[in-house]
Amino acid sequence: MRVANPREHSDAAVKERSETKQQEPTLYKVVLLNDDYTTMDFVIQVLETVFEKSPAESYRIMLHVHLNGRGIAGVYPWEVADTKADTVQLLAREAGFPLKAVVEEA
Ligand code: TYC
Repeated sequence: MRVANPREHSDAAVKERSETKQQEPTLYKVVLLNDDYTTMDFVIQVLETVFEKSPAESYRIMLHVHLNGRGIAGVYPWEVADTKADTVQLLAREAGFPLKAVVEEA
């Protein structure tokens, strides 16, 4: 059988895999907090646009936050999580809602 990518099968490649432990990146949760003033529609819109969730998943997460006080919008590397939390705050302030997102280690 012809090997498409010889690097994957060379001694060097095998050695790299066995000796170099893959470092997992630390992940962070973006947690949405419930409040009494932000509309359900706005939270769903944020989940769809900022967190790229489907309409059904966005509705599910929004309802979870509404009923439980908080809920995970997504899990990302630090820079991504921090930027998404900032974007939530920016969109909420622009729209006049007190919606809050916090970042926590996953
Ligand atoms: N509790 C809000 C309402 O009844 C809806 C809401 C859901 C607000 C989730 C914030 O993160 C939130 N309009």
